[in-house]
Amino acid sequence: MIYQRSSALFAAAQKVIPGGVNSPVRAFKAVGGDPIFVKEAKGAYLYDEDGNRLIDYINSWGPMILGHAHPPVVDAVVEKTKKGTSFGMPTEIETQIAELAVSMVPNIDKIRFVNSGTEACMSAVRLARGYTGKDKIIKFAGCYHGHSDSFLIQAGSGAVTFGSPNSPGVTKGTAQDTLLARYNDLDQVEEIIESNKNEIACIIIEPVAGNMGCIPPIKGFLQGLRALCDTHGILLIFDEVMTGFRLAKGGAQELLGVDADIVTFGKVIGGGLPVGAFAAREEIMNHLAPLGPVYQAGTLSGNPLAMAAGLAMLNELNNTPEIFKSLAEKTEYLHEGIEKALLHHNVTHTINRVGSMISVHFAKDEVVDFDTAANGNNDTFKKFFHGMLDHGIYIAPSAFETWFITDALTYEDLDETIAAVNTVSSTLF
Ligand code: KE4
Repeated sequence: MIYQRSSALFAAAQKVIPGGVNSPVRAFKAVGGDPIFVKEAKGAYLYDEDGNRLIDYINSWGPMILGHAHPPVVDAVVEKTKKGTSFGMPTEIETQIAELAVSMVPNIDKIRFVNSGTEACMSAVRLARGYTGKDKIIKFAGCYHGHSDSFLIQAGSGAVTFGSPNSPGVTKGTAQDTLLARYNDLDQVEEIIESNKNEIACIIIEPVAGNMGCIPPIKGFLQGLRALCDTHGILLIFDEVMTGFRLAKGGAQELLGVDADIVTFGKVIGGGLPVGAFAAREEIMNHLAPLGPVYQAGTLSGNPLAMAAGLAMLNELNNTPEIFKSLAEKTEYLHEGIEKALLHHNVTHTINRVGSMISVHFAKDEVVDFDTAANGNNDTFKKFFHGMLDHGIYIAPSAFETWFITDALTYEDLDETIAAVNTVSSTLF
């Protein structure tokens, strides 16, 4: 594949945009080489600036669950644009998408729209702190909830669970209120709660982790968190920015049968436009300004174009729930095909999959948390990534990401992908 124009565009971008990108993961730092610049996209395909067609397994990191430039979404945005793009005033469409989201997702009575998943998670934590009157939060190593200060925390030295900043600019004062646990380690969460009695406002978790590859919760883990939260007066926040409206109409709460107190959304809910949201039962949400004391705001929150895209997307998912079955079946087919190809070439690997989220790890042990995800052989991953790209398949440019399946993929696309895995696997060692 030729990428001359992408490389030239990347050189120009780097002169005026830090790292040439507006979000770091796009820069291909984890896999090397210059990032691909997209010219346009349609359905399951990206068309890059060098005229290459790529089958897309990232789909804008999740939103394009029905495929790129999906006509009902495009039509809704075009029509809405003609009537003005932003008012900073309430509009009926915000109520329409709010009513629809509340009808689709369990355990929520009210929803507040914002402009990104980061904003949704940041606001959800502030709401939890305001509602409970407590300051500390528990998050899990390897889970990503956006770039708000409270979340940019790594494990402290050794086994110490007190957080320390993993980005300059995050203060020690902020870090001390973020406690870290290992994903799928319920005992450790219990220990942390015991040693921070009555100080923890919330536990925030990706109910199916997607930011260390795809990592499912082990049996009983989420149920255990639910029980601990009930016992200790802690709010359970499900960060469903990835899983919301992807794993089921009602997201991970519906698929896994565990109730959260606050749920955050992003990606799919905006149909590809900038939308985040957080939602909960009324008695929690009514703590938000202007009703309650917890302040949260945004000039473009509930933007009519973004609402139009999101409403068109959610309407289609709500009206055709068989899409979720189709997505899961396509992902299972892909899983089986990749597995067969990698085994055929004796490539050490493990594959994690939940619904239409899947990740390939070049590790011999099961990947159940950040440490086991980090055991993957990144050199092999880099070769795999570039090999697949050379065969016109665009997967996540990092081993710590998930592939997102779109229903626009045909079984011919999946077969083409599996064939590419088979060819590339023979070159990995
Ligand atoms: P945004 O602020 O990027 O819209 O959402 C933050 C976020 C929150 N919660 C979860 C579970 C997420 O996965 C994300 C964002 N996901 C990354 C992909 N791993 C976005 C890609 C990027 O950073 O460019």
